[in-house]
Amino acid sequence: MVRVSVIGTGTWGIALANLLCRSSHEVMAWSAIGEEIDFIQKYRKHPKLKDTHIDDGIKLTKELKEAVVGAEVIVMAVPSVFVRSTAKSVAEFIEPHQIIVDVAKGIESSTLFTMSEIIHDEINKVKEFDYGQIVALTGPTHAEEVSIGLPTTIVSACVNEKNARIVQDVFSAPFMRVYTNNDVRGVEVCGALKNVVALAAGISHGLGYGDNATAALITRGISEVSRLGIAMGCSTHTFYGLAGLGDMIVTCTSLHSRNNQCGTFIGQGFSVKEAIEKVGMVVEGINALDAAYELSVKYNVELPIIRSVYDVVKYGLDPQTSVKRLFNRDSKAEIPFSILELMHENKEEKNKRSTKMKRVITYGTFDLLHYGHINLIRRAKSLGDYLIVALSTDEFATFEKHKQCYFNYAERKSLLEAMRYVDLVIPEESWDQKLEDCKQYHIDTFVMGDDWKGKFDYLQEEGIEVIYLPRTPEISTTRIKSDLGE
Ligand code: C2G
Repeated sequence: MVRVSVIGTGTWGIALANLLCRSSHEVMAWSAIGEEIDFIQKYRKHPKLKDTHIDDGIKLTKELKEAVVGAEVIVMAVPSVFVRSTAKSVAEFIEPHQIIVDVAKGIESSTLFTMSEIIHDEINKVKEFDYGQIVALTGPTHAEEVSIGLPTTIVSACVNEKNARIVQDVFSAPFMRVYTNNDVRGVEVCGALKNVVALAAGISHGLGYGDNATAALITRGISEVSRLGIAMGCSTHTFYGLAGLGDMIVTCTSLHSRNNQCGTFIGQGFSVKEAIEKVGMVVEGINALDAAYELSVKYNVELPIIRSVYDVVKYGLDPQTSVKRLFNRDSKAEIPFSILELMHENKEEKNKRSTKMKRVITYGTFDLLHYGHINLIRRAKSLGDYLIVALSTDEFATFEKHKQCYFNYAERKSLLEAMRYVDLVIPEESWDQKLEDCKQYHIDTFVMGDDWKGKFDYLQEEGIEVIYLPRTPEISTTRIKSDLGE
């Protein structure tokens, strides 16, 4: 059971609060709009989720401090345009260990920040807060379907894989399957820009076009967004995953989609203002347009569909004309690479997969670093491509190993980092962190001196190769100390 606070009681915030409460988490929901809280308190219903009873287990509050202080996970479920102001209000109450889950989809046009970057920016104005504590939770997830328990998948994206997995566990439910991804920016760019493509799909529907046009917009739309994302340093895989293609399909085809609805009204001839009013809820695609345009200029990536929507919404271009313009563009190859480049790329991809980086880890105190340690580390590195050394902290060495180190952690760490065999040094703070470390760093091989033989065989059950290497017999830190002592 985890204490979760949901900030924002819109349809998505409420749908998630219900999911979390039914997974036996302790849930509190807050809204800046007192009337919303009063309505939910009185009727246990949300005006836009008629078929959903709001679980009686969900506590409600109008006090932001009460919602934030004491929570382990905080879900930011406000519209993208309120994320900055809400994060600013929340910042003073945020505690360092808390995980913030952003579920809003958008990009701030003035800064081109994603939602997680805005939250990090606001909190860091008042206190130190690790970006790895912020998780983007996004995917093909209509609130209307989640609120009635229909099968759904979603992505938990965080630069800190451990926190992505914590959120994965918290939100997993019989009908909710959560995948982790560490490409936070890619996931957030998808989430924001697919709403603009969904406006295009709506305009197409409003013009009376059929499924062929929708399929074209989805396919070419994801191609545009992934080209931009790659220029921004994101992973291609993200754009063809749930947060990208998955969300694009559901937003472009579903009648639940506000962006689709809004686009349809525009295609039918209503003004943008009238279309938004007829939808009656926040249309994130409209809010994302300026940022989408700015990004395409900043990264010099052509986004024809997104640009067409921009011209229709911002300059009142006739939708029919925008479609004609799209169709009359210069003819192009669907895949803008020559067959030779593609063959080379496929070969690269195959090579990369066949020679996947092999990661090795080992643990130790490594005090008064000597050639016995170096023999171990050199042989460990020879077993793979990347060696992580988990170095006992001073506290762990003193209180758990009862070893009084001559060099402190920072000194021992700098010695190890100076070795060409060592790629990364992480702290060893407990005997029990090995499995977690192996998962977080995708370890293939675990290595220890054979004085530990058999102690870590349990890791083999997790598919990790465990190797005990012969110690260098005649040398040890203890011996150095006693010899020097004499
Ligand atoms: N080692 C070695 N030959 C030596 C001395 C040490 O091969 N003459 C190896 C040890 O077997 C160990 C590594 O070097 O694999 C680090 O040794 P220590 O710093 O003594 O590590 P230890 O105190 O055993 O801590 O959770 C595991 C512990 O952190 C291991």
